[in-house]
Amino acid sequence: MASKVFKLIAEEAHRQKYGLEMIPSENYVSSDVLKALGSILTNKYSEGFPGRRYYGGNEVIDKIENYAIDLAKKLFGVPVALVQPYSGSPANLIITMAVCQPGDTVMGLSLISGGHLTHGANLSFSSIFYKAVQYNVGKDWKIDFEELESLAKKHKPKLIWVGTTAYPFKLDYKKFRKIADMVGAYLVADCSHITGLIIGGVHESPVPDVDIIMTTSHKTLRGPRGAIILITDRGLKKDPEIKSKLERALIPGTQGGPHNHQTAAIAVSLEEALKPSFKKYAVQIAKNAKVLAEQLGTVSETHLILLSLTDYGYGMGYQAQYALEEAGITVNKNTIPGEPASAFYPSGIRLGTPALTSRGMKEKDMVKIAGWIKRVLEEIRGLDLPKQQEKRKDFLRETKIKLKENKNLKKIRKEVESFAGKFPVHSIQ
Ligand code: DSN
Repeated sequence: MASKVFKLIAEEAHRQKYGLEMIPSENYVSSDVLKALGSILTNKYSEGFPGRRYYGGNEVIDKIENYAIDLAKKLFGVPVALVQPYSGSPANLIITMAVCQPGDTVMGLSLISGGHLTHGANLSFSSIFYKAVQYNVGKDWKIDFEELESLAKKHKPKLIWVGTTAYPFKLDYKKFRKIADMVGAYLVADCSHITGLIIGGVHESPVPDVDIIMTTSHKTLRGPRGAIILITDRGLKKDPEIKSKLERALIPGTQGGPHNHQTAAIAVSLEEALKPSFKKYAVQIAKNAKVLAEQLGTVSETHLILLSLTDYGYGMGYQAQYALEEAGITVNKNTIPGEPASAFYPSGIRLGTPALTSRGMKEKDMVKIAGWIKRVLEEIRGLDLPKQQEKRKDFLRETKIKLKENKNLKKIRKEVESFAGKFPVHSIQ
């Protein structure tokens, strides 16, 4: 009898096809990526690096990993690539271990301003084992470089992160470089969210200005889950030992055997990203996000929209996420800069276009989707988060039930399902 898991996978495939996936860090991979990921390569142990393995039988695995490395170097235009990190957070740990000693100072954008946990947030390794200093965005929601410079001069970080997870604007790597040089810090770009846009020429490449780059492979790059670490010429010049430091931080520092099926699937996605059609895809992601943002009354220079819901009421992030999910639209609640409610019960949602664009949706479809989103958000008016903290859990439980029974949301869901179902989703043939 087939495993129960396959029935659940079929259920999830239905959700992915008949819903609108708008979490900006998600995407739909190709059938070839799925095939490589589901291959027999998962059977092999290969600790070490090509030509330098702890176990035998790695002749073919070496060829696969070398191929992935060559593709990554070519795609980004850098001299060194490491393709073994299991995912973005372990990759950022590897980088931090390679360039810092425990207790050294690291600086990154605060979570509430759209940064990442591993860039110095509370409860992350990056603030437990290192001294974390966080910079922020200003009232205009853009990075406050004055604050960044004065914090850097005061705290003299060893490592400065430039990278975001909920930031709808382009990044100015040159400004970061100038500040990093003032204090002699390594400048590391975590491009995970925008790598596809960089490859497509929609965003500036960080390669000329930073020392190291980390990207996950599963966001706009549209590969399997995983991550790649790249060293630039500048990085090699700053520290000729940086490659071996990163390798040591990877194994034995943090990881064991590489996930060879994942490495192979990354190689397939890099082949795809090198094709001219990928550039077109990246350009379309940004065009879609721009139209969607305009329709929702805000702006985006990227693949994502950070939408403040303060016009709908107090602390409306959860309620909006629940209501949209009922209507077949998947987004995530998110804090907004200067969060007026709470980090746990935030006032915004984060949504994006990479996955929808992979399904072939264009500007006119974004107008339609924005229409549904606005109709859904009307349904949460009056469902403000209680000001008394002890009432919030019960309130949200009851709100979820209420939204499940909402007839208008059910009607929108039918419209969404019939629309989304027309756009293909890849599976293993
Ligand atoms: N979880 C990712 C995101 O959604 O942005 C960041 O690692």
